[in-house]
Amino acid sequence: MKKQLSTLVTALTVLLLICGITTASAQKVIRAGIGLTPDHPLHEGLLKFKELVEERSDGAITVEAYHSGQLGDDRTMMEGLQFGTLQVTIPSTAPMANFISQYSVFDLPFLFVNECVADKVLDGEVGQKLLDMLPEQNMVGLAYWENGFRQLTNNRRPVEEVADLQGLKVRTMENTLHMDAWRALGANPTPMSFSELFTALQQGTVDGQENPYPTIYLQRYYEVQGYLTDSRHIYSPFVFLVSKPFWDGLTEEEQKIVKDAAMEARLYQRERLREASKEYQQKLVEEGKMQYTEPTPEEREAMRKEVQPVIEKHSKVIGEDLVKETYAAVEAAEKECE
Ligand code: KDG
Repeated sequence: MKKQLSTLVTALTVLLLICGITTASAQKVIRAGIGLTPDHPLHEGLLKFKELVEERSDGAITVEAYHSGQLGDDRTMMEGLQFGTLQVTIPSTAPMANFISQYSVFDLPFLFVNECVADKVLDGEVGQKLLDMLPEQNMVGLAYWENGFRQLTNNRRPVEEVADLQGLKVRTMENTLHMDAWRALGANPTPMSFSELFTALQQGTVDGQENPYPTIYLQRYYEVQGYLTDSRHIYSPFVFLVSKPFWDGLTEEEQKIVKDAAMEARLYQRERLREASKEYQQKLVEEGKMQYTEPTPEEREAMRKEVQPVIEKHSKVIGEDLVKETYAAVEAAEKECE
């Protein structure tokens, strides 16, 4: 009797072990890396994505969220997607242009006048056309999230007009269009990864940088920068990227869960980003953390004029047809957004 019992227990233990392994192997893990900090709306959006995916897959897919560049800078994380060692990252379009040059189209200075126009163009045919280019780079793009309108800060002087930019050492993202634009305005651009930026400002390696209000506030750039200009010179989209090797390994149902979650979290993330942008712009101005200047419409127009040759030069790199299509989409969106 005893012998039968121990055989039964052994058989049961083995059975549970096999089930355990089977379940584990069936369970899929999404390691997701971003550069921004846990208090930034990008991370809030990623946690919303995590909640939706784990709930709708009944835990068959789990999401591990890594922030603050813990898994490397944008280039490293995108390479991780290509090799399949990382499953999700959400960079700005600017560093993506190093993989697919057409992505610079969304970084053309002054392309979008407000979020309404940006949403319509990014979520429309032009945005989809860019996403369709990603599989050739072993990545899949699911949705556009929002980094926001970029503002200039510096430690040298108030910047109200082009003349104030002369000789200013400005950190830019690693993107030749950004660098050419600041050069055309008379500044000296220094490309640098996001994680090195605060130290570079603190040590005076660069005089200034440009980022949206939430980043400026949450990264505490006001501690090392004296001047803030509401330049709105470029609107930065984020792109929700998935590793293609990982994506191809998902069932159709799992792909739908992941894509729907990225799309739903997009709306939440954009809303949170816009709330944060207003809140932090107000805080930066009211708390007097930096001397705030707002260029007049004439001064903004003067900046546009200075960067026009850069737009023409990079339109050739991006592709004239795609640029024309994008500006046509912007024009149509501006009418709808009126
Ligand atoms: O991971 C953060 C980056 O995607 C980066 O785009 C943030 O705007 C940014 C910058 O200036 O580097």
